[in-house]
Amino acid sequence: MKALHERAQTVLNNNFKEGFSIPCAKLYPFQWFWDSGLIAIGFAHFDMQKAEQEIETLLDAQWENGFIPHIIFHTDTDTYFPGPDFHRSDLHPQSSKKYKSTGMTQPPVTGFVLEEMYRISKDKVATLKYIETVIDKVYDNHNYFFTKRDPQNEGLVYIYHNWESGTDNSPIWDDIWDTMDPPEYTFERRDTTHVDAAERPSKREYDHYLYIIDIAKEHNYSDEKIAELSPFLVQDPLFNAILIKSNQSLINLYELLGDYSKVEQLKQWQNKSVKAFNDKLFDEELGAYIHYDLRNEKPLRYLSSSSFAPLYANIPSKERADSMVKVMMEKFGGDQQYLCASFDPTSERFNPKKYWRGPVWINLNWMLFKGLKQYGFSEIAERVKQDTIEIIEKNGFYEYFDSRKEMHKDGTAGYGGNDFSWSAALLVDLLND
Ligand code: 2M8
Repeated sequence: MKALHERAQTVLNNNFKEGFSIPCAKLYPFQWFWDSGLIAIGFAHFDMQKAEQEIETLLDAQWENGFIPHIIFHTDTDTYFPGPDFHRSDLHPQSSKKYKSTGMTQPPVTGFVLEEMYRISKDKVATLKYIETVIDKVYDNHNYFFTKRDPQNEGLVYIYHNWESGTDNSPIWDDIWDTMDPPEYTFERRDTTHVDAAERPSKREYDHYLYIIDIAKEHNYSDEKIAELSPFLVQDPLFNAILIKSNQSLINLYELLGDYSKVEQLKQWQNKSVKAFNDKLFDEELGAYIHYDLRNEKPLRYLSSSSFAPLYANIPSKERADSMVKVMMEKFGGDQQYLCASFDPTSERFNPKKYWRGPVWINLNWMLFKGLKQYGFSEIAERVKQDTIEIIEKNGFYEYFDSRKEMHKDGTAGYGGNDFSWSAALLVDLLND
């Protein structure tokens, strides 16, 4: 059998289309924001040109206000729902005239991806030159977030849709669905023709997803109106941690470039955000970070892999990090579990087979590995790494994996799409670590 890293490279090369990658064939036929960034990290190890192109294509779809959409519809295909005709990005006056896209975004990984590309690069001078050509666009994206997505000027940005979180049907959103009563939509699901319906969100959940978009569309995707009216308005610890991590990367890269014109502003955002994050999103009783429902002004007190992601962005103090790791190992790290389930395995809402309701995801594992290592938890970091390699070796490059070890006996514990790009890309990075 071919070595794992060679197989990973094949997955990535096959999913690379004209200047961008699809997350996987059939299920996800377009370019997705955070997928693209994470994919570029994988390519950086063996094909820097593709890594650079991936980011350029993503940034080419940026709107005039700095916003970067979550899906860029490069091709006309009706194998995905909802497509461009439902999303109607053209309603926003500053949207891209070149590409059709969604009117929502995703975790802003681009800043830290550029820094990772620089770390990986064997030709630092050339990579830094490349970074110089794109970094201002990433800055504009951060400017968009800090000025348009923080209505109470707290230093924390909101997301207005579960699809913005990336953790699409996390049980945490159930609390928000309880506050809504959307109409029953008539539409044809496409995802369930490619993947077992038991592993995907329900029809009723999709009604909620579509309804939030309809409200945003009624107001031409105005940020102000969304902040005022969207039934989903959440401060998400994963999303904000990623923004903070990327923001620090921008500071580091501008300093490397010797361009200090934006550093002061970036540092101001950074200090304010880290403080607000620690003041507002840490739950002393749970011992980790949680989500906050800004629409209904209440904390959403659940543990998920997002609760530990702030380690990656260097947000917690050493003392808090100790408490987080203790909680993680007690609740998520039992002998019978692979690290790290996406939702609390001790909760009654946990489902180890269903999308973001419990399975292990490689992107979150990658962030946890880096974060744990940074704080000196070398053994646990190593376990996350070995668990990640093992589940891919046993099952293939799936989109997500059962967290229960007993399910991995016959290589059928990988779920969702197969030959999934970020699983391959981040494995390449882990194998090189
Ligand atoms: C999943 O989300 C899309 C919608 O954006 C879907 O379910 O159709 C999520 O896992 C998301 O985080 C990911 O970026 C996307 C593509 O891999 O798939």
